[in-house]
Amino acid sequence: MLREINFDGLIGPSHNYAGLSLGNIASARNAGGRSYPRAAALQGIEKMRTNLRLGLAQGVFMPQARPNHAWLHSMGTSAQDADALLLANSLSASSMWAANAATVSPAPDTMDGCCHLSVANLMTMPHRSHEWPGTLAQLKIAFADPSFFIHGPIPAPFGDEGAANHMRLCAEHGAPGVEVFVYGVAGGPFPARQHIEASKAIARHHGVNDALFVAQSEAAIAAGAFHNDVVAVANEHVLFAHELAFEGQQSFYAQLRSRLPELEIIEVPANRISLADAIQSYLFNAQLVTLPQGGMALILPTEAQENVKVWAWLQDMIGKNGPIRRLFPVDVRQSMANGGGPACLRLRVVCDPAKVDPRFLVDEAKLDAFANIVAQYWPEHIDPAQLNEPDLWQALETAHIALLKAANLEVLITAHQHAPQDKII
Ligand code: SUG
Repeated sequence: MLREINFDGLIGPSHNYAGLSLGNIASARNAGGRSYPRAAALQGIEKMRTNLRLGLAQGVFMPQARPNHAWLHSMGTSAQDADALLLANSLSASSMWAANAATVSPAPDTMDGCCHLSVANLMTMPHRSHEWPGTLAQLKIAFADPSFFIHGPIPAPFGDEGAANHMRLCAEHGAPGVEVFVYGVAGGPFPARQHIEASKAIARHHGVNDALFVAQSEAAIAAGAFHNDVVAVANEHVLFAHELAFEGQQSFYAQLRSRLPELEIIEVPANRISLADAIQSYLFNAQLVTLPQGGMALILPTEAQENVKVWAWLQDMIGKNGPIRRLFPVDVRQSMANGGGPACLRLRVVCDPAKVDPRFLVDEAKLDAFANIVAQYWPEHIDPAQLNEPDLWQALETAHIALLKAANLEVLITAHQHAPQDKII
């Protein structure tokens, strides 16, 4: 039976605020601040529990080894010798944002009937560009069953940021869908991270039967929507989007309607919620999910509840008895302060859960075990000035290995673990 599984990136022990993401307003605003990795990871675990308690299937990806010694070595340096910026780039916990791990085309959408996953190259941002080998190692284990097909990254110079720029619209999860690939052309002062050639290449690799390509609006990127999932989210036959999310929005809607007659669009007008409020509150970076008892819910950041205009609009929407019936605010403030909301933290995969390596699926007991490791090993806080301390690197390594052991995923230690510099190829 095909189900939607949300795989969350477990927030790694090096979570910090180095302000590395140009065009990501929260990351810039909090640059230099003190981070709280332990609280961050526990918030992420609580979000996974919220999903489980709603009766949804929940998966997890492991954090990656940081600093990334192999990457520093490939840059001709080491953690000891790297300058502060390169070191910060090697230390980011950014793989927590699993929406950027890969693009997923479920089996009903593809020509060969496999579920295809393409690991994202994330090449626009240096700190994210070295995530993909560690992500690929996990995808290959989690989805080793022959019903999946895993693809490597799209080559340079075509930036690809994964599912954050991809939406799937369908009558129900198990039915064939229209896959919408959203790319950027211009973003005012900010980079457009998703290149159309990367999107088209992925659609070809996956053999997507019904693919649609649409550009993000320049205004949205310039306002801080560095990924489409900051201004739009889709689930089954519902598209929830800001009025200024796309270029040629009306013709995009018309094309979608002609392919999916049951489509329902919930558009938020700019005169009710400005792009600035949408981005500050991360209203659209919600998980839009179908509840087992029927009806849809939004799992939103608490910031959306605190924004008076946003919450008022949401109350109006719920009152109209449309497809979205319930709201569940979750506290992921530590991730939010780096521009990552509830939807950024998860990768959706529609598949048969029995075909997934069970080490990547969680229940409450497994989350308890992970929470215990986090409570014991994750730093309580990290100040930017600490990033060059060998004691911190050692603590991060110990924490990472303890988690992989608890997850029975020691195999990942050899795949991308801390090795002395001279042993790295
Ligand atoms: O790529 N933040 C991430 C946030 C990713 C959000 N993901 C989705 N929208 N799906 C990014 O900008 C901040 C890191 C720093 O500044 O240290 C960061 O990488």
